[in-house]
Amino acid sequence: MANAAARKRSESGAPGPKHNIEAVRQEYYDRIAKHHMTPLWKVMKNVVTKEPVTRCAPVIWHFDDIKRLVMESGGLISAEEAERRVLILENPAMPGESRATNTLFAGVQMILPGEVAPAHRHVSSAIRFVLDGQGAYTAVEGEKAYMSPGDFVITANWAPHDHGNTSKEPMLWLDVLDFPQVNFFEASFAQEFESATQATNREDGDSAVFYASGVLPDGAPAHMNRSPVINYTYARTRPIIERMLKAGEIDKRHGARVRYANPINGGPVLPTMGAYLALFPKGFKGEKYRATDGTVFVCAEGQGSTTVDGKVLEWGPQDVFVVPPWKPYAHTALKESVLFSISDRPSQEALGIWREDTSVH
Ligand code: 1HN
Repeated sequence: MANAAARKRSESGAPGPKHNIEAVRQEYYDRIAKHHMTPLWKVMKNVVTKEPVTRCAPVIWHFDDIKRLVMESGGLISAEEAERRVLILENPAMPGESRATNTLFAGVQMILPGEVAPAHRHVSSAIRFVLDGQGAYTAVEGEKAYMSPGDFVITANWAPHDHGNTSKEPMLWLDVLDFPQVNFFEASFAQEFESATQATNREDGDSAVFYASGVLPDGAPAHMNRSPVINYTYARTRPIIERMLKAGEIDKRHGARVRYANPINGGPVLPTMGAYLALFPKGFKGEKYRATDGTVFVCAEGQGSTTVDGKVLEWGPQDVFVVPPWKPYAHTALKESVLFSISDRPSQEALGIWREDTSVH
């Protein structure tokens, strides 16, 4: 369009001879740049792409590497000194950006017996998915949750949280935070507390019993943009997907899958991140699928592979992998398998921009 118009203008003699137009334009671009202006017509197709463009690469981290390297960090720095002893799972296509996808941070945290990770709070929300170890706790908003493998714990925006390990073994969990989203809006705040551990005023499990049992405390708020439940235990969620499988409720792409829900309104657990747990029968061969959310998957049990944009990611227990936005992917399961996943879908849905494609070939 710009070219046709330029031809017309130069044919009519304005603004100058044809051979001169590029030089005239460049002089104009240089001049408007001094006024902090720049022509849209040079960048329009880059800023409004026909289809999603992602810098994020499909990638997998195997748990044997994660565990060995994270354990090694235990000899280098204490949880207290580090504040959080976390190894970032950094997308190799975005080095130095501390993120697994464009919108999600992922890292593996270790807390050794006797250690405390001191209390703080921040605007960024966090989820934790326990990978290894038993009996360390996270204290969130006055409730101390002792955790086991497969447990899914949320720390909402501005919720005070500290971690401790009163067990005899190291505990490792996956942390996923939305801070790339918060920082996109340049809206981050954080605060440390005087005391390393917070006072508790509820029993372990209170939030799940009060809010996730088909009843709600009388007078519970009718609106809440994050779940009041702190720990969605594997012990409670695993039997549900087992039952779905037995009932034949198996999606052709996602297997027998539940979405972790906010019991107040059925919405996502956090406004910025949504989570799922999916069971695949042995021999499952999923159909291809794509959606605009970028996803971090963790294998909770089993063995299989996910083909993402032609790349085969072979996973086993506690392996973590990334599926970028809009790249076609399909799961296969060699054994009965469970995948936990977390994505930025709730943010996109809230903004009305989330799309999926169930007929991709
Ligand atoms: C954080 O506060 C935790 O509280 C874990 O356990 C990981 C990654 C980046 C920024 C803050 C935690 C984090 C984090």
